Amino acid sequence: MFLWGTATASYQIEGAAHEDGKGPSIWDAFSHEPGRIRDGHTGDVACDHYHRWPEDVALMAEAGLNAYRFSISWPRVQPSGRGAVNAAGLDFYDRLVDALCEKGIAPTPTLFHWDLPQALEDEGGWLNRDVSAYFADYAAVVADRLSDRVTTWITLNEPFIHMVFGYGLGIHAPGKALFLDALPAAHHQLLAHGLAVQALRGVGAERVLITNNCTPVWPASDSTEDLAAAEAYDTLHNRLFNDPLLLSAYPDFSAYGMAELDFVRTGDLEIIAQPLDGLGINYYNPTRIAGPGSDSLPFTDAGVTGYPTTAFGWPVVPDGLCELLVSLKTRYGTALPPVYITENGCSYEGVDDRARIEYLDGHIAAMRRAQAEGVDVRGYFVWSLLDNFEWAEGYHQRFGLVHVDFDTQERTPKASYHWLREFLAKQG
Ligand code: PNW
Repeated sequence: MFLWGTATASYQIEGAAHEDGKGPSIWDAFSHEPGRIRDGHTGDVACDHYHRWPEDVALMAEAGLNAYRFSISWPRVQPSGRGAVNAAGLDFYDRLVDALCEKGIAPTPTLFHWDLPQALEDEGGWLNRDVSAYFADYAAVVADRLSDRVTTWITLNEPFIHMVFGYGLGIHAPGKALFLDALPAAHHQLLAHGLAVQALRGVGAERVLITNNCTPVWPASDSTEDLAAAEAYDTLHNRLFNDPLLLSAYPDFSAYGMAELDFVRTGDLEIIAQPLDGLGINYYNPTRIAGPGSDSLPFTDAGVTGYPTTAFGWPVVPDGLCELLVSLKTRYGTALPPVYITENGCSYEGVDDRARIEYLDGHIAAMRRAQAEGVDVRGYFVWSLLDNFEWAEGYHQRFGLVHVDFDTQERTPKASYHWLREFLAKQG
Protein backbone atom coordinates (compact mmCIF):
# COMPACT_ATOMS: atom_id res chain seq x y z
CA MET A 1 0.00 0.00 0.00
CA PHE A 2 1.37 3.42 -1.00
CA LEU A 3 1.66 5.63 2.10
CA TRP A 4 -0.03 9.03 1.87
CA GLY A 5 0.69 11.03 4.95
CA THR A 6 1.61 14.25 6.62
CA ALA A 7 4.71 14.84 8.71
CA THR A 8 5.37 16.74 11.93
CA ALA A 9 8.05 16.87 14.64
CA SER A 10 7.74 16.80 18.43
CA TYR A 11 9.35 20.15 19.28
CA GLN A 12 7.49 21.88 16.46
CA ILE A 13 3.98 20.89 17.56
CA GLU A 14 3.74 19.29 21.00
CA GLY A 15 4.31 22.12 23.47
CA ALA A 16 4.01 20.84 27.07
CA ALA A 17 7.73 21.47 27.29
CA HIS A 18 7.93 20.75 31.00
CA GLU A 19 4.91 18.55 31.58
CA ASP A 20 4.50 15.01 32.92
CA GLY A 21 8.16 14.51 33.71
CA LYS A 22 9.64 15.53 30.36
CA GLY A 23 13.29 16.55 30.56
CA PRO A 24 14.67 19.62 28.79
CA SER A 25 15.94 19.32 25.22
CA ILE A 26 18.53 21.43 23.45
CA TRP A 27 15.65 23.26 21.75
CA ASP A 28 14.10 24.20 25.09
CA ALA A 29 17.42 25.74 26.04
CA PHE A 30 18.25 27.31 22.66
CA SER A 31 14.85 28.90 22.00
CA HIS A 32 15.07 30.68 25.36
CA GLU A 33 18.47 32.21 24.57
CA PRO A 34 17.95 35.85 23.57
CA GLY A 35 18.38 36.55 19.86
CA ARG A 36 18.31 32.95 18.68
CA ILE A 37 14.73 32.76 17.34
CA ARG A 38 12.87 35.40 15.37
CA ASP A 39 10.80 37.53 17.78
CA GLY A 40 11.90 35.37 20.70
CA HIS A 41 9.36 32.65 19.88
CA THR A 42 9.71 29.29 21.64
CA GLY A 43 8.13 25.85 21.37
CA ASP A 44 6.86 25.95 24.96
CA VAL A 45 3.25 25.70 23.74
CA ALA A 46 3.59 25.35 19.94
CA CYS A 47 0.37 23.73 18.62
CA ASP A 48 -0.42 22.28 22.05
CA HIS A 49 -0.60 18.95 20.27
CA TYR A 50 0.30 17.19 23.53
CA HIS A 51 -3.24 17.99 24.69
CA ARG A 52 -5.06 18.42 21.38
CA TRP A 53 -3.86 15.28 19.60
CA PRO A 54 -7.37 13.73 19.34
CA GLU A 55 -8.49 16.69 17.22
CA ASP A 56 -5.34 16.44 15.09
CA VAL A 57 -5.81 12.72 14.52
CA ALA A 58 -9.43 13.39 13.54
CA LEU A 59 -8.25 15.96 10.98
CA MET A 60 -5.97 13.36 9.39
CA ALA A 61 -8.69 10.72 9.34
CA GLU A 62 -11.14 13.16 7.79
CA ALA A 63 -8.61 13.94 5.03
CA GLY A 64 -8.34 10.23 4.18
CA LEU A 65 -4.62 9.94 4.97
CA ASN A 66 -3.31 6.42 5.65
CA ALA A 67 -0.02 7.28 7.38
CA TYR A 68 1.33 9.84 9.83
CA ARG A 69 4.98 10.66 10.32
CA PHE A 70 5.54 12.19 13.75
CA SER A 71 8.61 12.29 15.93
CA ILE A 72 9.16 11.05 19.43
CA SER A 73 10.74 13.43 21.91
CA TRP A 74 13.73 11.61 23.38
CA PRO A 75 13.71 13.69 26.62
CA ARG A 76 9.99 13.00 27.05
CA VAL A 77 10.83 9.29 27.11
CA GLN A 78 14.22 9.53 28.83
CA PRO A 79 14.49 12.88 30.65
CA SER A 80 18.27 12.57 31.05
CA GLY A 81 18.84 10.91 27.71
CA ARG A 82 19.76 7.59 29.27
CA GLY A 83 18.74 5.38 32.12
CA ALA A 84 15.42 6.13 33.80
CA VAL A 85 12.36 5.97 31.57
CA ASN A 86 9.49 8.44 32.04
CA ALA A 87 6.36 6.29 31.93
CA ALA A 88 4.05 9.26 31.28
CA GLY A 89 6.08 10.18 28.21
CA LEU A 90 5.85 6.70 26.71
CA ASP A 91 2.12 6.61 27.57
CA PHE A 92 1.54 9.72 25.46
CA TYR A 93 2.94 8.06 22.32
CA ASP A 94 1.16 4.82 23.18
CA ARG A 95 -2.22 6.61 23.20
CA LEU A 96 -1.38 8.44 19.98
CA VAL A 97 -0.41 5.19 18.24
CA ASP A 98 -3.62 3.52 19.41
CA ALA A 99 -5.75 6.39 18.11
CA LEU A 100 -3.99 6.34 14.74
CA CYS A 101 -4.40 2.58 14.36
CA GLU A 102 -8.06 2.86 15.22
CA LYS A 103 -8.47 5.26 12.27
CA GLY A 104 -6.45 3.13 9.87
CA ILE A 105 -3.53 5.57 9.85
CA ALA A 106 -0.12 3.86 9.95
CA PRO A 107 1.95 5.41 12.75
CA THR A 108 5.38 6.19 11.30
CA PRO A 109 7.54 7.55 14.11
CA THR A 110 10.90 9.24 13.73
CA LEU A 111 13.05 8.60 16.78
CA PHE A 112 15.11 11.77 16.53
CA HIS A 113 14.03 15.07 15.01
CA TRP A 114 16.66 17.33 16.59
CA ASP A 115 15.41 17.66 20.19
CA LEU A 116 18.37 16.01 21.92
CA PRO A 117 18.10 15.74 25.71
CA GLN A 118 20.00 18.71 27.16
CA ALA A 119 21.71 16.33 29.61
CA LEU A 120 23.45 14.69 26.64
CA GLU A 121 24.38 18.05 25.14
CA ASP A 122 26.09 18.77 28.44
CA GLU A 123 28.28 15.75 27.63
CA GLY A 124 29.14 17.10 24.16
CA GLY A 125 26.00 16.20 22.21
CA TRP A 126 26.63 14.57 18.83
CA LEU A 127 30.31 15.43 19.05
CA ASN A 128 30.48 12.77 21.77
CA ARG A 129 30.65 9.27 20.31
CA ASP A 130 28.95 7.76 23.39
CA VAL A 131 25.67 9.47 22.44
CA SER A 132 25.34 6.97 19.57
CA ALA A 133 25.04 4.09 22.01
CA TYR A 134 22.60 5.99 24.23
CA PHE A 135 20.42 6.54 21.17
CA ALA A 136 20.29 2.81 20.49
CA ASP A 137 19.21 2.16 24.10
CA TYR A 138 16.47 4.77 23.75
CA ALA A 139 15.36 3.24 20.43
CA ALA A 140 15.04 -0.14 22.13
CA VAL A 141 12.91 1.34 24.94
CA VAL A 142 10.49 2.94 22.48
CA ALA A 143 10.35 -0.06 20.15
CA ASP A 144 9.76 -2.41 23.03
CA ARG A 145 6.59 -0.46 23.81
CA LEU A 146 5.29 0.33 20.32
CA SER A 147 6.54 -2.30 17.86
CA ASP A 148 3.39 -4.41 18.21
CA ARG A 149 1.57 -1.58 16.36
CA VAL A 150 4.27 0.33 14.52
CA THR A 151 5.53 -1.35 11.35
CA THR A 152 7.55 1.52 9.85
CA TRP A 153 10.30 3.21 11.87
CA ILE A 154 12.48 6.15 10.95
CA THR A 155 15.67 6.49 12.98
CA LEU A 156 16.86 10.06 12.29
CA ASN A 157 15.54 13.15 10.57
CA GLU A 158 17.96 15.01 8.30
CA PRO A 159 21.31 14.42 9.99
CA PHE A 160 22.79 16.83 7.41
CA ILE A 161 20.64 19.82 8.42
CA HIS A 162 21.12 19.00 12.10
CA MET A 163 24.89 18.91 11.64
CA VAL A 164 25.15 22.04 9.49
CA PHE A 165 22.60 24.27 11.23
CA GLY A 166 23.24 22.97 14.75
CA TYR A 167 26.99 22.38 14.78
CA GLY A 168 28.38 24.00 11.61
CA LEU A 169 26.66 27.40 11.48
CA GLY A 170 24.98 27.67 14.87
CA ILE A 171 21.59 28.85 13.63
CA HIS A 172 19.81 25.85 15.20
CA ALA A 173 20.32 24.19 18.59
CA PRO A 174 22.83 23.54 20.06
CA GLY A 175 24.13 26.71 18.42
CA LYS A 176 27.72 25.71 17.67
CA ALA A 177 29.54 27.31 14.72
CA LEU A 178 32.34 24.85 13.99
CA PHE A 179 32.15 24.78 10.16
CA LEU A 180 33.85 21.62 8.90
CA ASP A 181 34.85 20.66 12.43
CA ALA A 182 31.18 19.71 12.78
CA LEU A 183 31.79 16.53 10.75
CA PRO A 184 32.01 14.23 13.81
CA ALA A 185 28.35 15.16 14.45
CA ALA A 186 27.53 13.56 11.10
CA HIS A 187 29.45 10.39 11.84
CA HIS A 188 28.08 9.94 15.34
CA GLN A 189 24.51 10.41 14.09
CA LEU A 190 25.11 7.81 11.37
CA LEU A 191 26.64 5.46 13.91
CA ALA A 192 23.62 6.05 16.18
CA HIS A 193 21.39 5.18 13.25
CA GLY A 194 23.23 1.90 12.62
CA LEU A 195 23.16 0.89 16.28
CA ALA A 196 19.47 1.79 16.46
CA VAL A 197 18.70 -0.35 13.41
CA GLN A 198 20.30 -3.30 15.22
CA ALA A 199 18.26 -2.53 18.35
CA LEU A 200 15.03 -2.19 16.35
CA ARG A 201 15.65 -5.50 14.55
CA GLY A 202 16.26 -7.01 17.97
CA VAL A 203 12.66 -6.36 18.97
CA GLY A 204 11.30 -7.46 15.62
CA ALA A 205 10.74 -4.09 13.94
CA GLU A 206 9.35 -4.74 10.48
CA ARG A 207 10.51 -1.84 8.34
CA VAL A 208 13.35 0.57 9.19
CA LEU A 209 14.19 3.79 7.35
CA ILE A 210 16.35 6.86 7.83
CA THR A 211 15.34 10.26 6.48
CA ASN A 212 17.90 12.37 4.62
CA ASN A 213 17.45 15.86 3.28
CA CYS A 214 18.71 15.70 -0.30
CA THR A 215 19.04 18.31 -3.00
CA PRO A 216 19.94 18.27 -6.68
CA VAL A 217 23.10 20.36 -7.00
CA TRP A 218 23.35 22.67 -9.99
CA PRO A 219 26.71 24.23 -10.85
CA ALA A 220 26.31 27.99 -11.41
CA SER A 221 28.21 27.70 -14.71
CA ASP A 222 30.34 25.28 -16.72
CA SER A 223 33.55 26.80 -15.40
CA THR A 224 36.02 24.37 -13.83
CA GLU A 225 35.74 26.28 -10.55
CA ASP A 226 31.94 26.10 -10.37
CA LEU A 227 31.87 22.43 -11.40
CA ALA A 228 34.39 21.54 -8.68
CA ALA A 229 32.51 23.54 -6.06
CA ALA A 230 29.21 21.87 -7.03
CA GLU A 231 30.84 18.47 -6.69
CA ALA A 232 32.19 19.40 -3.27
CA TYR A 233 28.75 20.55 -2.15
CA ASP A 234 27.05 17.42 -3.48
CA THR A 235 29.60 15.37 -1.56
CA LEU A 236 28.89 17.18 1.69
CA HIS A 237 25.11 17.50 1.45
CA ASN A 238 24.09 14.26 -0.27
CA ARG A 239 26.91 11.74 -0.46
CA LEU A 240 28.29 12.20 3.06
CA PHE A 241 25.06 10.60 4.29
CA ASN A 242 23.87 8.34 1.48
CA ASP A 243 27.23 6.72 0.61
CA PRO A 244 28.03 5.24 4.04
CA LEU A 245 24.43 4.08 4.46
CA LEU A 246 24.09 2.47 1.04
CA LEU A 247 27.69 1.72 -0.02
CA SER A 248 29.36 1.32 3.38
CA ALA A 249 32.00 3.92 2.47
CA TYR A 250 32.47 7.65 2.93
CA PRO A 251 33.08 9.68 -0.22
CA ASP A 252 36.63 10.90 -0.76
CA PHE A 253 36.94 14.29 0.92
CA SER A 254 40.63 14.86 0.33
CA ALA A 255 39.98 16.33 -3.12
CA TYR A 256 38.06 19.26 -1.58
CA GLY A 257 40.58 20.23 1.06
CA MET A 258 38.10 19.10 3.69
CA ALA A 259 38.88 17.61 7.06
CA GLU A 260 40.21 14.09 7.48
CA LEU A 261 37.56 11.74 8.84
CA ASP A 262 39.92 10.60 11.59
CA PHE A 263 37.08 9.95 14.03
CA VAL A 264 35.89 6.94 12.00
CA ARG A 265 36.90 3.69 13.71
CA THR A 266 37.33 0.21 12.30
CA GLY A 267 33.95 -1.49 12.09
CA ASP A 268 31.89 1.72 12.15
CA LEU A 269 30.97 1.54 8.46
CA GLU A 270 29.65 -2.01 8.81
CA ILE A 271 27.37 -0.79 11.61
CA ILE A 272 26.21 2.25 9.63
CA ALA A 273 25.43 0.23 6.50
CA GLN A 274 22.83 -2.08 8.08
CA PRO A 275 20.39 -3.15 5.38
CA LEU A 276 17.54 -0.63 5.15
CA ASP A 277 13.94 -1.27 4.13
CA GLY A 278 13.62 2.19 2.73
CA LEU A 279 15.29 5.55 2.33
CA GLY A 280 13.30 8.58 3.44
CA ILE A 281 13.92 11.64 1.30
CA ASN A 282 12.97 15.18 2.27
CA TYR A 283 12.90 17.43 -0.78
CA TYR A 284 12.29 21.16 -0.82
CA ASN A 285 14.39 22.66 -3.64
CA PRO A 286 17.56 22.36 -5.72
CA THR A 287 20.76 24.21 -4.79
CA ARG A 288 22.93 26.24 -7.17
CA ILE A 289 26.60 26.31 -6.27
CA ALA A 290 29.56 28.42 -7.37
CA GLY A 291 33.29 28.38 -6.65
CA PRO A 292 35.73 29.08 -5.21
CA GLY A 293 34.19 29.56 -1.77
CA SER A 294 35.87 30.94 1.31
CA ASP A 295 38.58 29.87 3.73
CA SER A 296 36.08 27.91 5.79
CA LEU A 297 34.00 26.33 2.98
CA PRO A 298 35.03 25.28 -0.57
CA PHE A 299 31.81 26.55 -2.25
CA THR A 300 29.24 29.38 -2.27
CA ASP A 301 25.45 29.18 -2.53
CA ALA A 302 24.75 31.12 -5.74
CA GLY A 303 20.97 30.99 -5.31
CA VAL A 304 18.45 29.42 -7.70
CA THR A 305 16.87 32.18 -9.80
CA GLY A 306 14.10 32.29 -12.38
CA TYR A 307 11.50 30.32 -10.43
CA PRO A 308 8.58 31.38 -8.26
CA THR A 309 9.39 31.41 -4.54
CA THR A 310 7.49 30.51 -1.37
CA ALA A 311 6.94 32.90 1.55
CA PHE A 312 10.25 31.58 2.92
CA GLY A 313 11.94 32.64 -0.34
CA TRP A 314 12.62 29.02 -1.33
CA PRO A 315 12.44 28.39 -5.11
CA VAL A 316 9.58 26.19 -6.33
CA VAL A 317 11.09 23.58 -8.68
CA PRO A 318 8.92 20.45 -8.93
CA ASP A 319 11.17 18.95 -11.62
CA GLY A 320 13.97 18.98 -9.06
CA LEU A 321 12.21 16.16 -7.21
CA CYS A 322 12.15 13.95 -10.29
CA GLU A 323 15.77 14.87 -11.05
CA LEU A 324 16.81 14.00 -7.50
CA LEU A 325 15.02 10.64 -7.42
CA VAL A 326 16.38 9.59 -10.81
CA SER A 327 19.91 10.68 -9.81
CA LEU A 328 19.71 8.53 -6.66
CA LYS A 329 18.74 5.55 -8.80
CA THR A 330 21.60 6.30 -11.21
CA ARG A 331 24.15 6.72 -8.43
CA TYR A 332 23.18 3.79 -6.21
CA GLY A 333 21.50 1.35 -8.60
CA THR A 334 20.40 -1.84 -6.86
CA ALA A 335 21.84 -0.54 -3.56
CA LEU A 336 18.99 1.99 -3.42
CA PRO A 337 16.14 0.64 -1.29
CA PRO A 338 12.51 1.72 -1.89
CA VAL A 339 12.19 5.48 -1.45
CA TYR A 340 9.66 7.31 0.70
CA ILE A 341 9.22 11.06 0.28
CA THR A 342 9.08 11.77 4.02
CA GLU A 343 8.74 15.55 3.60
CA ASN A 344 7.74 17.92 0.83
CA GLY A 345 5.89 21.15 1.27
CA CYS A 346 6.03 24.93 1.36
CA SER A 347 5.47 28.03 3.44
CA TYR A 348 2.66 30.37 2.36
CA GLU A 349 0.40 32.74 4.26
CA GLY A 350 -3.36 32.42 4.34
CA VAL A 351 -6.12 29.84 4.35
CA ASP A 352 -6.97 30.23 0.68
CA ASP A 353 -3.60 28.73 -0.23
CA ARG A 354 -3.86 28.05 -3.95
CA ALA A 355 -0.07 28.32 -4.27
CA ARG A 356 0.32 25.34 -1.93
CA ILE A 357 -2.13 23.30 -4.01
CA GLU A 358 -0.09 24.06 -7.10
CA TYR A 359 3.12 23.17 -5.24
CA LEU A 360 1.81 19.80 -4.03
CA ASP A 361 0.16 18.95 -7.33
CA GLY A 362 3.38 19.72 -9.21
CA HIS A 363 5.59 17.72 -6.88
CA ILE A 364 3.29 14.69 -6.84
CA ALA A 365 3.35 14.76 -10.64
CA ALA A 366 7.17 14.93 -10.55
CA MET A 367 7.23 11.93 -8.22
CA ARG A 368 5.03 10.05 -10.71
CA ARG A 369 7.49 10.84 -13.51
CA ALA A 370 10.32 9.41 -11.42
CA GLN A 371 8.26 6.29 -10.78
CA ALA A 372 7.67 5.97 -14.53
CA GLU A 373 11.45 6.15 -14.96
CA GLY A 374 11.84 3.17 -12.64
CA VAL A 375 12.33 4.69 -9.19
CA ASP A 376 10.51 2.63 -6.55
CA VAL A 377 8.68 5.32 -4.53
CA ARG A 378 6.34 3.98 -1.88
CA GLY A 379 5.15 6.96 0.10
CA TYR A 380 4.61 10.72 0.10
CA PHE A 381 4.29 12.83 3.25
CA VAL A 382 3.33 16.50 3.15
CA TRP A 383 5.25 18.80 5.47
CA SER A 384 3.17 19.63 7.41
CA LEU A 385 -0.21 18.79 8.92
CA LEU A 386 -0.28 22.00 10.98
CA ASP A 387 1.34 25.42 10.90
CA ASN A 388 4.01 25.01 13.56
CA PHE A 389 7.23 26.23 15.18
CA GLU A 390 9.55 26.62 12.21
CA TRP A 391 12.83 26.53 14.17
CA ALA A 392 14.85 29.77 13.87
CA GLU A 393 11.87 31.41 12.10
CA GLY A 394 9.54 30.82 15.04
CA TYR A 395 5.88 30.88 14.00
CA HIS A 396 6.54 33.09 10.98
CA GLN A 397 6.63 30.39 8.32
CA ARG A 398 3.35 28.52 7.86
CA PHE A 399 3.82 25.08 6.30
CA GLY A 400 0.48 23.55 7.37
CA LEU A 401 -2.41 22.08 5.46
CA VAL A 402 -4.30 23.25 8.52
CA HIS A 403 -4.03 26.83 9.79
CA VAL A 404 -3.33 27.29 13.48
CA ASP A 405 -4.26 30.44 15.37
CA PHE A 406 -1.47 30.51 17.95
CA ASP A 407 -3.54 32.64 20.36
CA THR A 408 -6.61 30.43 20.48
CA GLN A 409 -5.15 27.16 19.10
CA GLU A 410 -8.07 27.03 16.69
CA ARG A 411 -7.42 24.73 13.71
CA THR A 412 -8.81 25.75 10.31
CA PRO A 413 -8.32 23.47 7.32
CA LYS A 414 -6.90 25.42 4.38
CA ALA A 415 -7.93 25.09 0.73
CA SER A 416 -4.96 22.72 0.28
CA TYR A 417 -6.38 20.40 2.96
CA HIS A 418 -9.68 20.17 1.09
CA TRP A 419 -7.81 19.68 -2.18
CA LEU A 420 -5.77 16.83 -0.70
CA ARG A 421 -8.88 15.15 0.71
CA GLU A 422 -10.49 15.15 -2.74
CA PHE A 423 -7.24 13.99 -4.34
CA LEU A 424 -7.01 11.03 -1.93
CA ALA A 425 -10.67 10.14 -2.39
CA LYS A 426 -10.03 9.88 -6.15
CA GLN A 427 -7.01 7.61 -5.54
CA GLY A 428 -9.46 5.23 -3.83
C1 PNW B 1 13.10 20.33 7.38
N1 PNW B 1 17.22 24.12 4.20
O1 PNW B 1 14.16 21.17 7.71
C2 PNW B 1 12.73 19.74 8.71
O2 PNW B 1 12.75 18.33 8.74
C3 PNW B 1 11.47 20.28 9.29
O3 PNW B 1 11.52 20.14 10.69
C4 PNW B 1 11.26 21.71 8.86
O4 PNW B 1 10.19 22.32 9.50
C5 PNW B 1 11.04 21.68 7.34
O5 PNW B 1 12.14 21.05 6.69
C6 PNW B 1 10.83 23.06 6.74
O6 PNW B 1 11.95 23.87 6.94
C7 PNW B 1 14.87 21.89 6.79
O7 PNW B 1 17.57 25.27 4.54
C8 PNW B 1 15.45 23.06 7.22
O8 PNW B 1 17.55 23.63 3.11
C9 PNW B 1 16.22 23.79 6.36
C10 PNW B 1 16.42 23.37 5.06
C11 PNW B 1 15.83 22.20 4.63
C12 PNW B 1 15.06 21.46 5.50
